[in-house]
Amino acid sequence: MRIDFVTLFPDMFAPVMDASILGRAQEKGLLEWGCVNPRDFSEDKHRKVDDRPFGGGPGMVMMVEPLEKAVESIKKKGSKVILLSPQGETFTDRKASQLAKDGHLVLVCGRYEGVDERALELFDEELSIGDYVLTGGELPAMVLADAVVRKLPGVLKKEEATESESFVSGLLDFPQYTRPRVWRGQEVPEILFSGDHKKIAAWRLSAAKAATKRKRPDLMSRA
Ligand code: 4HQ
Repeated sequence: MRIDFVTLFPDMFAPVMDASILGRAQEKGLLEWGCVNPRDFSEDKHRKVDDRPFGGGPGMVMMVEPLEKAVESIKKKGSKVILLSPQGETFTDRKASQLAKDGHLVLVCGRYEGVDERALELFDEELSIGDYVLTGGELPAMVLADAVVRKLPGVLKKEEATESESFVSGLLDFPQYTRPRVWRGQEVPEILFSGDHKKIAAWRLSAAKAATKRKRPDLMSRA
């Protein structure tokens, strides 16, 4: 998969995209990524990419022309162009699995008060990572990239990929324990030392259900 970020802040990406599992995905040839800066496509001598909102009010709006040129410079047939914005449909793990089937994602990161409404026709989808307001779309774009890339076949090692994982099953993760066996008087559930893998699996499923009911009752109705 290739992921291109359209961003006024390209320096934000390498520390996240080149680290850890995403870095390893590139070494394995499973991921390529790059950035395109709309400022490089501004016609203006001051490389302006934003302007004051018609109708007045505070803040600035991203101009449609530099954005359009930046997107067109990297778009190929089969590319999926996505705007990150609080107005979008909520991004979910299911959506991540769907996007992992695409060969090329173009993730457009807004700044300021957002993009000129007429730019919306440039995008195949508008996605939000949640109901809170950030200073720009860069972190949401990297959140989406991380969730999508870990779905690509071969990216996770066997021990990193669990089928029982939260949201795939529709339940939260079951509780996990490691050493020490006793911490501040709290013992690890005895069954986990039983060696009976059938019993352990059954215990984990019921513990996952109990945790989901208690912490995320909203998920329970769907599971
Ligand atoms: N922003 N999910 C405002 C977000 C956001 C979110 C991105 C801040 C766009 C203009 N994006 N800019 N939440 O808060 O995706």
